[in-house]
Amino acid sequence: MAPDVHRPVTKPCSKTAMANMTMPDSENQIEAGARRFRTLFISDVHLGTKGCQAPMLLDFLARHDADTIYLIGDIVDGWRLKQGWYWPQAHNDVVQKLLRKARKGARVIYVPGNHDEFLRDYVGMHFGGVEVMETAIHEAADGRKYLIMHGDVFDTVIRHARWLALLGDWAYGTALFVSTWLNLVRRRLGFTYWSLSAWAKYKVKNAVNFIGRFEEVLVAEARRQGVDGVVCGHIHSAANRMMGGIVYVNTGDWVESCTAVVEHEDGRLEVIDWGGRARAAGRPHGELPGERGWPQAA
Ligand SMILES: [Mn+2]
Repeated sequence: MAPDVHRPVTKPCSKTAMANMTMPDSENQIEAGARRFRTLFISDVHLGTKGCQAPMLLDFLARHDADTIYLIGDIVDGWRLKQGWYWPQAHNDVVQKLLRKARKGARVIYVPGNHDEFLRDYVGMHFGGVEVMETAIHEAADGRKYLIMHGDVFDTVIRHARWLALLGDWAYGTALFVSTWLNLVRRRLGFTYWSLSAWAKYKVKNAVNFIGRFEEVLVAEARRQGVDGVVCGHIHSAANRMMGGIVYVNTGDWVESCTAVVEHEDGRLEVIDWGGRARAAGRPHGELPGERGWPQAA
């Protein structure tokens, strides 16, 4: 068996105390039959929006367990919540389920995205056993190293890709540096985030290219950091493929596609199309029959 290098040496002491609490609920039975993976990667849940397919994600989380869980940004939609509170029970249940997995020993790492960038103020901190990190490096069981990041920091670079390509590496690095700090300042001043996807939709011709550009930029960043691959989110388009010798993995989303990525015990990464499976199984809304407290299909 491969060495479990990604396991934390120390755990927050609060976790030990919480682990002793008994959790008498029906979820235990469901999770007893859950498939166990080395790692689970999830992004773009957008809790707090009407588009979030929380019941589908609850179904997925009940059936999938892992030693390490990466939440790769846009888990909670802070921008949407600012405009008006939308927080149904199922959204609460998703948070509870993730915290519960942390209590039961899973290492949960939260890498914020643009919609939950308020969490970037808490990088390096722990909440209920959840670690907040700006980016992370994940070492898979096969020794491959993956850069874990949401991907939104490259929005400005992608927007100006044509000019930056002409100006070279120096301009690229500068654009990245400036956009990171600009967004930090904008956030401090309470301005909204400049949205790549909104911009891409506005400029329809560019929308076709923007996924391709995003993938290229993320792969370039992984290469620059000397790792074997990247696991990201942001563009709501799941992927797992080799691009120029770098593994490009995107977790997709829980708004439209309902996809996640798992790492098997041998280090193999796989996209799980839970939305597609649920539809095929005749459970288009992901409900488990007989579970209380879950919203009915609307
Ligand atoms: Mn995003």
